[in-house]
Amino acid sequence: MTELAAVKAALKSQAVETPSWAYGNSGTRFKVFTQPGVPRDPREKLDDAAKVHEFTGAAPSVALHIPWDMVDGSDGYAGLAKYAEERGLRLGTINSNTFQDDDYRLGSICHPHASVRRKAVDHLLHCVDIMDATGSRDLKLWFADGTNYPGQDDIRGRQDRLAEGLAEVYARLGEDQRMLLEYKLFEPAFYTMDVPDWGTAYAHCLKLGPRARVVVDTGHHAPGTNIEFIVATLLREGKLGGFDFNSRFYADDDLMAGAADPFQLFRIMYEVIRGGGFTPEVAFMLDQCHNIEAKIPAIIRSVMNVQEATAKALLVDRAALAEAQRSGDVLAANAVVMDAYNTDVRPLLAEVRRELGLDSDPVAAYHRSGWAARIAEERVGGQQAGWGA
Ligand code: PSV
Ligand code: MN
Repeated sequence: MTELAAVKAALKSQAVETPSWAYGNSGTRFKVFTQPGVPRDPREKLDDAAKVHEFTGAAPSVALHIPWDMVDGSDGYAGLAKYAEERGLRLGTINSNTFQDDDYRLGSICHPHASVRRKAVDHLLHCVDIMDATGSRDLKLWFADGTNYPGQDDIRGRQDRLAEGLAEVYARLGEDQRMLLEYKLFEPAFYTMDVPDWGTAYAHCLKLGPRARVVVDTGHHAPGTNIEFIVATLLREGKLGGFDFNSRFYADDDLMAGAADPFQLFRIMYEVIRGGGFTPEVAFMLDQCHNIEAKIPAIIRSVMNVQEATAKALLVDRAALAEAQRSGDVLAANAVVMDAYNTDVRPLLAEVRRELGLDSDPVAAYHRSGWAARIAEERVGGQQAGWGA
């Protein structure tokens, strides 16, 4: 295979999972702006996700959030999985929610009271039951747990409770299932978060075993953090489970991936490829909210931004880079990386799409499809999906 053919083959194999909640309404603490045509239930979210996959060819799975995507009825989650399959999709990562009940004011799995911890762990076990029904591989755990004031609770004791709860859930995982532990520097807690950083997540995952991995949400670090270093380290340790891609200017802004700092996304994808992480072992997911922009084209754009960063990372001349590094030629090494980053990969991606039988411009194809007008007309009445549903 020529080098270009290998790059194209890699791009054709790329899959980016989209989050069900990105299709619903979202906002800030100040206002949630609704939009016409927003899905009212998980099936309508999947209908929209199918459009993203139809035009990009690169978004075959959808992450669910429980209970936002709760379904009942006799065929329940297996029925939802079948609905997805009929639309060329797969249900992906199951995201738990232990942060929206009044009981969780002082935390969930780290709460000082055993009864609240029990409730939280039971929810996580229920999420594994759902994974059994949907065929999902990954359970993504993000905990809002933490404290606001020094002395509010025992920092060390909360870590012990966290370890205990995680161990119970880990023991429930099936052979082919994994647990992805997500960290976040701050918010909603402001003094301590119980899983604030990759080191804490890594320490818990290491103790739990091989099916526990760390997930890197690109918006969950202090400004200036070198995320690609974290990626390189986790891959080296065999502990990188996946990404929640999004972009940020200030904190956990959840803007479109590649919008704020495409260079950072490129640097991350370079370390992924360099570290052997460009495989299904690493889950490439989006975790975004489209508060003011049209949601479906924003998700299409985000997938394309990830593809562009990946294409540039694949174009890094690794042999030339290694040679420049060996000879200590700082500027030449940097030039190899920058040459790849500064390549306009849009024609290459257009060609890849044409070879896959897709339109070379997914956003334009989506706009031409009339889907936005159709859902605005059809989805009238009922309750639009949002953070609570
Ligand atoms: C909250 O910060 C958050 O964005 C986490 O990143 C989770 O992955 C996501 O919500 C879904 O719970
Ligand atoms: Mn996330």
